[in-house]
Amino acid sequence: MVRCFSKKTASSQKNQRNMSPPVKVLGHLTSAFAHRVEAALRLKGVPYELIREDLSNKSELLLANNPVHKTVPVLLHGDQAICESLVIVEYIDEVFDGPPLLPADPYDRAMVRFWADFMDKLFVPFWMAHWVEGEAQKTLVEEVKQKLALLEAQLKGKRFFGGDTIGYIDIAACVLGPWLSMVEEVTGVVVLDEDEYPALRRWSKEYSSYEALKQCIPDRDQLVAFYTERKENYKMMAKAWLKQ
Ligand SMILES: N[C@@H](CCC(=O)N[C@@H](CS)C(=O)NCC(=O)O)C(=O)O
Repeated sequence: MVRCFSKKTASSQKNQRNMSPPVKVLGHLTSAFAHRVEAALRLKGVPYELIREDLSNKSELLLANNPVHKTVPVLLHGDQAICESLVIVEYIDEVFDGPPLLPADPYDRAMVRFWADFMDKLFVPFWMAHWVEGEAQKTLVEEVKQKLALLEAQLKGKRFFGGDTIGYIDIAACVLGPWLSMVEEVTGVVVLDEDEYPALRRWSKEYSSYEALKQCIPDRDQLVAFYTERKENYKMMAKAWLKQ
């Protein structure tokens, strides 16, 4: 269950957690949200155990530790549970040593949070734009493309959103990485067109082959097989999502 911290200084909390209780991640083979958490832990060099959930038959561990949303990822740090991928990434950044994922300057932090939130809100519409069909798809693709153009502008002249290395916005944007060419192959739909978004396309390749993340990049063939098998279900889910 989730516990509140007692009053301690930030640095004593940090030191205490570095002699840290075990770290576990409740995730799923296909979850880009769960990948965010693994990516943050890998970049920080924090060892962790990955527990893969069956989302059609959720475990007691998941339900007890994320009773509000019942979704993955959940980070278990000793007996403390943290939910929601971007909240977890910030927690990891604050608690563990290693390269910072967010900048130190308050204004820069605010900007990075703004764009990570922008990406978070684009995540589902971007994904669904590949699965919906007909007129609805045209409208959704148009909306998503306008937002992608804003992201493309953010990346101009930079290797990653975070500069030379992967940071918080890059992690937030991971669905545009390893999941991109897979969803294009399975659905036959291309939203992030190479000619329109050259910087994002280049970013996608670089993110997907980033050395420090190799161990947590999902296997493309496994993803293709998973989504191909459930293609009709995903189309139905996209239709239902549009009606919400
Ligand atoms: N906003 C959440 C989204 C998490 C999410 O949607 N997870 C999916 C897997 S990709 C899930 O657990 N779905 C199961 C369900 O909704 O029942 C986050 O950032 O962690």
